[in-house]
Amino acid sequence: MKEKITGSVKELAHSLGADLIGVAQAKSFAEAPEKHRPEDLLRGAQSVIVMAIHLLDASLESAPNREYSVTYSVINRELNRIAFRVAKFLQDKGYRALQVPVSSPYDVSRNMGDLSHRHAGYLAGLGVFGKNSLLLSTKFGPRIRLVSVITDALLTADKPLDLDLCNDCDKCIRACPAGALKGERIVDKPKCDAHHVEVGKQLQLEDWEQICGVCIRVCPVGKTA
Ligand code: B12
Repeated sequence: MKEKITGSVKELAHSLGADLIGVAQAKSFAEAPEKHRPEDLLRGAQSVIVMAIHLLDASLESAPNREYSVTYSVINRELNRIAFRVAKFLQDKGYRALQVPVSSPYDVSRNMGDLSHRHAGYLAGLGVFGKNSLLLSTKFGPRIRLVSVITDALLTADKPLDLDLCNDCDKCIRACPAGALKGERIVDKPKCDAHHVEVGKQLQLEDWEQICGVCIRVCPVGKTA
């Protein structure tokens, strides 16, 4: 039963356009900050389904640019839609399920989403944290965007990967135009955020379209020719 519903969820997400799909146990988020754990958002949460779409590599080649900004916005809409369909599928089967926003809305004053998709992706075996603080998948590196669905359905969980994809590489740290990366696999959020506002002004983007993308562009993991 557990395997069957897990297989159906993964099949559905693939058919809707997700490139990577994994499942984490809700209880594996025990070290997440209070109010940012699956059961804080959905009573009785058992599983978190994490899905990713591979970005258009070419849109990143000269990032920051308007083309990557559009790819970013389109993928956000696609992922929100996929998450809704997966959650609705589970609801129709008698479970409770909640989609977490891909990006906005989030707590802008604290730069904090309701649930961290990167941590969720790590726990669901989709990838590992890189020095750019992003989730690096083995296949696409950081060139992915993520979304999560929390459910009270008990699904078969995947295992986190135990590997370092960065090793001695520090390309993202050297390339970051905001000087926001130091190598601890976290980002200086105010510095990164302020730079996004500058890029937005230069490219005449709306608030929700502001992107930089340099730490993704320079990452050699999963880079195509
Ligand atoms: C706010 C936000 C930003 C802010 C702050 C960034 C940040 N690193 O937090 C700003 C505007 C600066 C930003 C910039 C970017 N972002 Co952004 N951003 C988000 C958003 C909406 C929330 C992030 C968040 O909650 N951070 C707060 C927490 C997680 O971070 P923290 O305070 O460092 O957390 C600490 C503790 O709270 C604790 N913790 C928190 N949760 C958990 C859970 C567990 C289990 C554990 C153990 C610990 C733990 O661990 C941390 C270290 O101590 C997410 C979407 C989402 N809901 O996840 C996207 C997201 C992280 N962004 C993303 C991207 C791609 C970017 C950019 C590259 C811009 C772009 N679109 O091109 C840059 C790059 C920044 C970088 N190098 O990290 C992607 C990452 C994809 C990937 N491959 O990893 C996400 C996941 C969006 C998505 N849906 O795909 N972003």
